[in-house]
Amino acid sequence: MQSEHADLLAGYRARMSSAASQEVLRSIEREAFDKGGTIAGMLAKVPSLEPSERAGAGRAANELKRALEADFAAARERLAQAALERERSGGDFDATLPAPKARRGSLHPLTQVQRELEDLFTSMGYEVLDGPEIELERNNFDALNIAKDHPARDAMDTFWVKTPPGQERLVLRTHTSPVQVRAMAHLKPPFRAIAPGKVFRQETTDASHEHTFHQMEGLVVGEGISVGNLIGTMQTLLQGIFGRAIEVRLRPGYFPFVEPGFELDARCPFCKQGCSVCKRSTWIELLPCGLVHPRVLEAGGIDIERYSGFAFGLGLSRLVMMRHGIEDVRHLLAGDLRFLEQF
Ligand code: FA5
Repeated sequence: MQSEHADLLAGYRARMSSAASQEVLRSIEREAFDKGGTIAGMLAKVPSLEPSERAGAGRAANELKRALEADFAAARERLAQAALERERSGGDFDATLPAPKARRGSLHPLTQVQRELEDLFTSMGYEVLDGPEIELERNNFDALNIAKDHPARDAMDTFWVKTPPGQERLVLRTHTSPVQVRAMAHLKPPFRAIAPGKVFRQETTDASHEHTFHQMEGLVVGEGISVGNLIGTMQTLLQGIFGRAIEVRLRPGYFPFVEPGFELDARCPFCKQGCSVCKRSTWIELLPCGLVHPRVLEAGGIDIERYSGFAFGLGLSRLVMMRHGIEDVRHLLAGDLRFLEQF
């Protein structure tokens, strides 16, 4: 038994002295001390020995354990000292080698397109506004003429934030339109503003629907604002984004906070006959818009005898898809570097 322990100790000592790093040393140490390792194996055998041999075997195993612990501690210290020495004497550092290149990140494609649009709109005299992602139910729905029992609430089923009874209810905003309400409360007409941001819906996701996506709201209020101003602005917007004419169609659309309302669809860039992105229609819903409903203007304290306005709610995520040929909106916020590194 004793010579067996002496051999084991000698074997471990030889491996410790040739270990070139703390990592290697730690892996040898684990072999000795971990569950199922050398020492544990020896101690496990003790109960099955003859009663007269048990005490001696237990003692011997514990002695070996203590000897190994001391040797490993000394080996760790030796390696640490050697590393310190190397560092002091310049070690592996070669000042003549070029520095390793820092990895450069890039802006998210959503941020890139958002910034381009902000530049375009600020050049046309628009302000860029921000609004909270957790919004009062009142701003997200009621002030936009979407009453509690209005069917439009179903189309924007959302995530509710738990609030104590009696307090105003909060939602994760389902669209950027509540920023219209906030803008009217703070800005004096005439004004022009855009509000890009993240919105949330309780959606069954597919290639063109995400539960978290980006929109960009636009709101213009002034004297004599008409559908002609709205369409002209939408044309400038699309020309600015695509830098070329793209086929669009304007059709009537219903939103309780605009009257009249329109849906501006863009021709699907992914197919000719219909695909999963355009739901086999060859058109992608991109840019709903309309003249601001007088009730919304009034709720915002705006004199409807004097002022009118238009608003739009650009589907920013879908626009980014079209711009870069991304065939599934779910790539955008998945955080996969293999996707993001392409931009
Ligand atoms: C709205 O959200 C209205 N607030 C837009 C609006 C603003 C109308 C101002 C009139 C005046 P809608 O639910 O259609 O409308 O969404 C607007 C755009 O967001 C859609 O055209 C589409 O491009 C995009 N969108 C809607 N749902 C999703 C989704 N689940 N995933 C990705 N994009 C979506």
